[in-house]
Amino acid sequence: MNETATFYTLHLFHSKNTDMLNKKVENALNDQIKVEAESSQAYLAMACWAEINGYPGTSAFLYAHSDEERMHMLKLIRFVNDRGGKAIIAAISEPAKEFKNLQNIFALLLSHENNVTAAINNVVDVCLKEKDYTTHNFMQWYVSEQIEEETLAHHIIDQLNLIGNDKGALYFIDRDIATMKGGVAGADKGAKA
Ligand code: OFO
Repeated sequence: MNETATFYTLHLFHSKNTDMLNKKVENALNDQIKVEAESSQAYLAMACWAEINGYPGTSAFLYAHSDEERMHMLKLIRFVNDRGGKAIIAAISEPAKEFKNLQNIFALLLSHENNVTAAINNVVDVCLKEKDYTTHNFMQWYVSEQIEEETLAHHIIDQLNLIGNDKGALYFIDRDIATMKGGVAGADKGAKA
């Protein structure tokens, strides 16, 4: 084999992890890919509602949050494919389109994130049962991310509860929400994930 052929053979060998992903772990990761896609769509729908109902800050936050969730999905897709599995792009359910107010949006967002945390814990559980410590390690990033996202949602809900129906205060909170994690800084973080 000449030098170039040897290089390409070695490159191909190293470009993919040839250990096949455990099937149960692969299925759990594929379920999580769908969950992240659904999160992205759910927040996109909320962003649209906020945009046309006079909440530009919340809308910016939710558009960025939707982008972040897409990055979470892509990160899983690449991991599954790189580890010798096959990422599945599944059909997802249609998200809610109508919301009562900002309180309603963030209550739904928190409840959604609680469900995502349960789904991530399930993937971690499968990894431990199947003794797949590599995927277990990879999933720790998602575990930490959920702690951050739930804390932020609680924080926003607390602020909204404090102001109740005070329209002036709502204006300022909407402006603040734009600068919170899911806003510009969050979009940057998601893009680098
Ligand atoms: Fe994917 O981080 Fe929340 O849902």
